[in-house]
Amino acid sequence: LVPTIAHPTPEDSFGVAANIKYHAHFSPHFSPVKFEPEQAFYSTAESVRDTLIQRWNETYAHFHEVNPKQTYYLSMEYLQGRALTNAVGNLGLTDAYAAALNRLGYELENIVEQERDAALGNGGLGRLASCFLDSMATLNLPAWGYGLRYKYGLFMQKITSKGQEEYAEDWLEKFSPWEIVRHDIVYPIQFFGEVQAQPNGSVKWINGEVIQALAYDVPIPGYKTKNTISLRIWDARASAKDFDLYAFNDGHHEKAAHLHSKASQICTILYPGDTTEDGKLLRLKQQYFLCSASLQDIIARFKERQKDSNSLNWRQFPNKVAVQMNDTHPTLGIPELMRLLMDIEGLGWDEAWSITSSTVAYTNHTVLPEALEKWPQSVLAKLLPRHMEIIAEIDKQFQALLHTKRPDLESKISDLRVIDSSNPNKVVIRMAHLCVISSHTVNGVAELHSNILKNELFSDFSSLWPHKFQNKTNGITPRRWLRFCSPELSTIITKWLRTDKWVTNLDLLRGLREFANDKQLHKEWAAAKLAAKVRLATYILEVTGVKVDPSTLFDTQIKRIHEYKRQLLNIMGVIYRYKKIKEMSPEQRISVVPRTVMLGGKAFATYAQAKRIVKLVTDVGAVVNNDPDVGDLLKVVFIPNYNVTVAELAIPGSELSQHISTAGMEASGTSNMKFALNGCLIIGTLDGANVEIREEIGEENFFLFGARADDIVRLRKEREQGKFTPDPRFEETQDYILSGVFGSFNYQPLIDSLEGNSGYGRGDYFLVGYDFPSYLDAKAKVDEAYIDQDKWTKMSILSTAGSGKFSSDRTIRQYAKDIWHIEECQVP
Ligand code: DL6
Repeated sequence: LVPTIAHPTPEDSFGVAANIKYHAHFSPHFSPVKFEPEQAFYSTAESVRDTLIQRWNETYAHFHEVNPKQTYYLSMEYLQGRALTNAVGNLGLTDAYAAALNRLGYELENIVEQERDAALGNGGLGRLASCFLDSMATLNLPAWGYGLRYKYGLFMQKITSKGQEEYAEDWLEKFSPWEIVRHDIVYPIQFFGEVQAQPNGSVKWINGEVIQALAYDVPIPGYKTKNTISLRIWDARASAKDFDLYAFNDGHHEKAAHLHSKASQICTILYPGDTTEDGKLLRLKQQYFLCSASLQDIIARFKERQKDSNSLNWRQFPNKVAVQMNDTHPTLGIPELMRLLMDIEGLGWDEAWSITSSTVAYTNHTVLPEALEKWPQSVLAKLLPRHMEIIAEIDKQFQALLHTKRPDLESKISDLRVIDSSNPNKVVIRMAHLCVISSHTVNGVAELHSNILKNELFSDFSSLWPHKFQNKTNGITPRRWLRFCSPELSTIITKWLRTDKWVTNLDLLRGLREFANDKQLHKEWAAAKLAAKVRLATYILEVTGVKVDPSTLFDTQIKRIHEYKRQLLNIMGVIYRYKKIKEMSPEQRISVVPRTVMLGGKAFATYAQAKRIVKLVTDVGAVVNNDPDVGDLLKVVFIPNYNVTVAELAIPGSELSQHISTAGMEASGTSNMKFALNGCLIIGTLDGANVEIREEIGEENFFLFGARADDIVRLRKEREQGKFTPDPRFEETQDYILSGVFGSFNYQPLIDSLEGNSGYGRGDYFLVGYDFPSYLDAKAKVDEAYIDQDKWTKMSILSTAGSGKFSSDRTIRQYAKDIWHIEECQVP
């Protein structure tokens, strides 16, 4: 055992400063003469890391000793963002580090700016995983995350005259001070090859290529607890024995390092293009790499801990291990666990199946058909021949089960199977079906979404296994998303509630309701919001050159750019407003509520329609922001390179936020929760978690509009049948876009998507036209409410007060109790 040593990080500012200096000298990454902000950041982070390592070791040792049931969260995405503010905040060392840096001539808030965002994710699913880790640690739960160590994070977005351009985001360009490489945690991961039957009836998977998975641990500290858990991310390596020295010396340099180059592709980027077969192989390689390395690691730990109790009892596995699959990306964990149990550990099918299906659970995060993964059988069989056999057996047994148990579903078997062979030339594996069939629990991420899963998407499965289906409404960590990103508001909340316990018990926020009419609180609240708006305005000026006035209504939509999220509806509303302002006389303009409209988000590199929307927003901004008729009455800003750090500025600094997806299409949304928690009012549809947010904060504090989820199918049909009469304001706006006011870019394909020719079929699939008039009406109600600042501030306070339910602590407690069956395991 490693000998324990005294806590290396003293908790007073002298000691902390000395420790930072120690790292500047003795953990050298730069020339010794330099101690500029960048060096100060790395030394500070390494100093904080000392404390984290100590706590991480203690946590690991404690879990090892108690040997509780432990959850392993498998996710292809984690959107961690920056870690320094969060780490010192959770450790309760913010003041000590701020004072220490002061002694060294720096301000903590400037030093944190040096950190690159760890953007190992794409959107809500990845950020949810990161919020969950924070809650797992804070709640002292025995739980870990597993992911991949992508070399480049989600791309960096630049906005140029062409629209969005993508560049590799090199978060590891220097290094990440938070990760700890574990040179002893290495697993072989095999690809390709063939399956060979053995004389004793067992099978062997032989030949092919073998790449090594190497573990890196990122410590995740809980808030006000010693518990520090791990996000273990895997990197791919080939070893020295794979390097062909003879070939290299013969001048075949690339061939000599062939496997090294293959290995380096695996963790290069998240979601590489998958239109070609090579692209598909790479995606599947990534998914399998995550699953195989993590499961080998989980099994190794299970065995190690079982050994301590002197018996290796595989039936104990589901009592010690819970595996949560974050969407379908880790589905290959199912056949991999089966393979490890059968081919490596020697268990029979039935026992392996019983263990696997009592261990894995699946969270669905989308009902969009194109996001429900399907992989060609031929590709899967080529890359993972043994897994394809196992999947085929699961599919066969599922069909047999339907035959005997549910003959009424006989006619639907081909729709329900894992293997979709309806087109013999294009046989595909339905990953979601494999998940539902194999998991003990399937959950959606908001009530509405879970009901759609049960009653529509997976209705036959839920009639077969009603007990499997649950709802777990998403949540967000109150530490990052209020306590640290909104210091002014946090101070006020603590003062009025006379406790800071709300940081771990968010329901306490409802205590603010008592003071919702208090003039003094209004004054303090408005001042806090203004301070956050000024910070956001400064940032916008810096990154876009547009000067926005913090006394205007700050109206924000930040999220991935997607047609269903309807940034197009937003910008069309803005365009209509602009046109109307232009038509007004100067006297009439006096009554306009001045607005600063901000949009931000990344469009997937190959998603042309989303990129056109980005282009339209920036083109509209270029015209509106320079129109002297308009001045500060309307500004339109596209905030570039939206990421966690940008969100931490934009959310506290906003007063209105837009969550305006076509009803039934947004599984939950989590930025809606972040905005509401920060006292920002929501204009939105009855979709995803909006439904529950509105219930919690009160319908009078929510600007609702648009069609309901139940109406969508009928409305689409009517639209297709030409039974829809567009509102004249909608047509006027479309014509205005096409008139060329916003430049010469060809917006016809965007307008076509509203008229009949979109990739989604005929008619306005996302019902922008249908919802446009009620959207404008809701925006008018926003103006009305904003004019009465007292009313607005009260609504803002009530919005925060009603956000308690949306803590990820609540969500994680529910997962722990209802799905994982794990209990707290606090480090003494
Ligand atoms: O559950 C987290 C998050 C939800 O809040 C969003 O509503 C949902 O769109 C997102 N889903 C995904 C998966 N892929 N797609 N599309 O990111 O999950």
